[in-house]
Amino acid sequence: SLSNRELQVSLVQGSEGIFDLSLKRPKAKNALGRQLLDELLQATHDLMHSTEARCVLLSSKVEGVFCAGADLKERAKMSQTETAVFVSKLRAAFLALENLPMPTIAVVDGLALGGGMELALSCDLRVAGSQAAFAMPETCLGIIPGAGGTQRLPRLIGLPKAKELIFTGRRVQFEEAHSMRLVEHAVHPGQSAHDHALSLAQDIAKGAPIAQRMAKTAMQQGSGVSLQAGMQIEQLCYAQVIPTEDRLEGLRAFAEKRAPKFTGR
Ligand code: CO8
Repeated sequence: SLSNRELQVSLVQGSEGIFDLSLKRPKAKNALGRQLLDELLQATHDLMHSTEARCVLLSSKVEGVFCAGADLKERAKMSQTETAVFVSKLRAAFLALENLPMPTIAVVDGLALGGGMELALSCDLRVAGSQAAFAMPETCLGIIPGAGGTQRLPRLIGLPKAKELIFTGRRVQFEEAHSMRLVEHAVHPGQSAHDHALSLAQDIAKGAPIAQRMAKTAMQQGSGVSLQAGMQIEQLCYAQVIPTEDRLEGLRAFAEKRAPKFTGR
């Protein structure tokens, strides 16, 4: 039933296609167990094919925590084979999230640990509240970040800082997270990170959807290749926006000195 769900998926009321995926597993501090992971995979699969979704928020309904990482209790009971299946699902879910065609924003106002931090890193943007704290404690547990952490963290904050965080597993509180550019926005204490992220999502949702998707694709696919290869990817993505109705609408709106009304065609 709906009330047993660990991931609440909702279309934000009155918004232009803003979806909120909210982790709600209070008993385990939103740890990623099999059920939550399956629900996350399902939600990303549904969004992958959605033409309605303009922007996606990934948030938490549990006070003080974004996500405590992989479910260590479930994992303790798993055989090696089951662990391998679990870990490959975790990677698939985070990859699916990263590869969603529309912009995504993690709203972090609590602990984001291990896989929970990797989950936040799989979104395009991160908005942090004053309770946000990040850590990758994997090496303290005898493992390594295995769902993108060793790759996405250095790309985001630079190699030396990423090494420090991964070797020590220490917690980074929200001000420091902001200063090391682990999060793009940090709201003032007392302000709602969720409200802030929602207004950012609303700004994004006013844009031209195909253009945003193509810009995301160009940046994602271009970030790991040479400049020359990246320029070619950009050119291919640009070609996709030329025949769109929204491009013509952008030009008309400029000529008529009004705000454009994009339809996603
Ligand atoms: N897994 C399962 N249960 C958890 C987890 C978790 N990660 N985190 C918390 N819980 C449970 C607790 O066991 C507790 O359950 P119970 O009430 O039944 O005892 C309940 O949530 C509440 O937790 P606490 O009582 O501990 O609450 P506190 O507020 O005192 O502390 C913390 C909250 C700080 C989150 C603390 O619980 C903690 O440190 N948890 C572990 C966090 C952690 O180490 N996470 C990293 C896990 S490693 C990881 O994510 C690797 C991913 C890479 C995958 C790929 C590998 C190859």
